[in-house]
Amino acid sequence: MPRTRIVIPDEIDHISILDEEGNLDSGLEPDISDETLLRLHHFMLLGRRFDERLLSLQRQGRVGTFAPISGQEATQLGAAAILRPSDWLVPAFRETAAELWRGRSMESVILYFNGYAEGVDIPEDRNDFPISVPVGSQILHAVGVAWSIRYRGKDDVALAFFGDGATSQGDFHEGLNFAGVYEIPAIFVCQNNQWAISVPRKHQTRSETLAQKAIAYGIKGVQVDGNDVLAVYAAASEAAQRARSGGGATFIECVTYRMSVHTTADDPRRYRSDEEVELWQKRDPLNRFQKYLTAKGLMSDEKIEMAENTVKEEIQAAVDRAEERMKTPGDPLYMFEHAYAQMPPHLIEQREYLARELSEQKKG
Ligand SMILES: Cc1ncc(C[n+]2csc(CCOP(=O)(O)OP(=O)(O)O)c2C)c(N)n1
Ligand SMILES: [Mg+2]
Repeated sequence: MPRTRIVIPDEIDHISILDEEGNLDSGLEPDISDETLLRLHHFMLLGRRFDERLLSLQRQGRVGTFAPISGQEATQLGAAAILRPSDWLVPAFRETAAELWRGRSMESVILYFNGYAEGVDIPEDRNDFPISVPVGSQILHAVGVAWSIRYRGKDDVALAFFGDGATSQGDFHEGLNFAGVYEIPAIFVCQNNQWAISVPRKHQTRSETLAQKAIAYGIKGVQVDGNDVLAVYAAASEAAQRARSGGGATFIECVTYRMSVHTTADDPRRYRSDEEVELWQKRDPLNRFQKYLTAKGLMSDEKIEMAENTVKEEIQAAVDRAEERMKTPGDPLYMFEHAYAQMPPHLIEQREYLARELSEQKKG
């Protein structure tokens, strides 16, 4: 028998709509209302400034360790913006901007990073998961949620965020495989920020793109300029449409950059060059979007200044509220709440044990 060839897809789309100068490819411009564009801008700016404020608070010992998001605002908001309230967001640990978009308060973020269990409270009507630090775990969580959506015959989607490093975890491969086989309404958004702590992207895989990994699992894969909020929005909208109409899952690789430290416990100068950081600063997603909005007549220098003042005030008010709350300690027993609809026996036992310990401590 002669050798034959099996034809498999060997191309991956790359989407870029706004270039580094904010110039638009008008043929690809997604249909987004002015109101949503301005809301996107508000949250990109808020995400950036809140991040900077948290870093400053951490350096003063007023916030514990956290993972900054600067540089990744377009990826997070372009994707989160396509979600409906009934959809599910499954964040990793670097998605503060997306969480704020969904309605999480800055106060809750500050409380969480100060060890207050109430900082992970999610109201009943918001379908979001709390932060999950184990790398790649979010993929499996979203797959489970998406499977349940399909099982119940709903047209919601589950969207997971994770990093380039997570694509080396078994969880990623198991999750995408399941998503392919069962055609579930999941959207996998990989924030390829070029680094997994000190491990560069080239040490994660020999593949030219991360997006192409979707091909092996029989799902749609696409690579986008992750610093271009319009491109991310367009790719995520397409993915949501596919998922809602029964077309299955999508893997979106967003090419972006972590402009800040990995976490506040990290010093990136030890493993990456200033030149690299400067190169990516030129691709800043916020500047680029502001140029686009200005060209569109929706922003101006004065409006940007007003927006800066508004977010500054919002952030200050949230810091004040959180610090007022933290004048009294959190209740350790609170950590048992909200994890399960019905608390399992082993947790009931642990809760009782801790309650006894605490009351004995009080007695002195
Ligand atoms: C399973 C697991 N292994 C190791 C860690 C420690 N750790 C935290 S973040 C991180 C790197 C993650 O890189 P990436 O997936 O690219 O996400 P990024 O931090 O760049 O957003 C590692 C190894 C962890 N949290 N979970
Ligand atoms: Mg990374």
